[in-house]
Amino acid sequence: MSKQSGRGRVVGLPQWDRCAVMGVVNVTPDSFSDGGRWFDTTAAVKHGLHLVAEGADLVDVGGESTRPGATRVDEAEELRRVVPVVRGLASEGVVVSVDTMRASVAARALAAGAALVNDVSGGLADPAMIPAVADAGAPFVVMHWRGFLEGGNVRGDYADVVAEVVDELHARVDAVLAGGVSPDRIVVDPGLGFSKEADHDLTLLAHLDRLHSLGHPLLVAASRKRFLGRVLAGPEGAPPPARERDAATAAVSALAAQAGAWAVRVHEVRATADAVQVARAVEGARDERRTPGAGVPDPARPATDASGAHGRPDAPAPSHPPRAEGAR
Ligand code: PMM
Repeated sequence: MSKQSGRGRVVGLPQWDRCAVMGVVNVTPDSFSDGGRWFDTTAAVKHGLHLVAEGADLVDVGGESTRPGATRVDEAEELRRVVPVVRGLASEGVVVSVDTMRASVAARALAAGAALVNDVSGGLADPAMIPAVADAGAPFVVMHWRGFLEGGNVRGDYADVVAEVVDELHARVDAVLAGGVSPDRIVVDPGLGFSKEADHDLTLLAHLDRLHSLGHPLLVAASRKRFLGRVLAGPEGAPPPARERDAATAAVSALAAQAGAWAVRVHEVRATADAVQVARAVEGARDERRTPGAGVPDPARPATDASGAHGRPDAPAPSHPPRAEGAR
């Protein structure tokens, strides 16, 4: 992983030798899957540290719910929620990303020690965002976004969801590059569930290779989303509540890791940490067949496959803690 050279100084996109696990801390009263649980600073920092202990490589801190129909929080409130949590986690050595659509929040979070900016609007919601990220030299997650969802899950019409998401992300990446963000600091994200129905999300997951064609590391954020509820319920059934979708989330994490994602963003870390570890081991076994004698993959060793954002040979060992024998 790349390191921050001092508080608030960002140096490059963090990299691991396998798909990274991004744990989520929503400092909100109303996020759809965990709203209200970590609303106070101390509880939020504690939860972030717990996610790291469970195997998160980085922690995404957000202060505004993006669920359909959510009303926006004002800037002062978002700052109040996010900045102390970012500072608390960064001061403990955690790699923190800030989930915000506001340039001011991004800038204050970066100054408080955040290592990257995750903007679900891909720089569209706040015209000051791209210049702020470029000025800070920060890595930037550019998500596919078609606008605020005040009236529900709007603007979800697609003739070819994969082609349209790729084209629209391509345009956002061009805008971000034109705004001065360095190409090696851009991460792309298909924005599962944002102006998309369950079938759209599944089709995008089936074609992650097409998103790789954008030439940037890929973040997949499927955790607890509606499409998983739909899959688990079947055509007629009632979807299980968000917190009962973690096993399904881990399944998507394994698939995304196998497809070469840079990171997966999840609320419950442990199962996903295991899932990406298994995907990495299977990938290593594939390498072993290609290169006999290379041995069973040691997950602590850098990967041999340097294609895409997966398995970078120059990356350090993963940060997952060893699990106690017989822990479950
Ligand atoms: N989804 C949510 C929040 N932040 N960030 C990125 N990059 N991609 C996403 O799909 C995404 C995100 C909504 O989920 P939550 O509010 O339950 O965390």
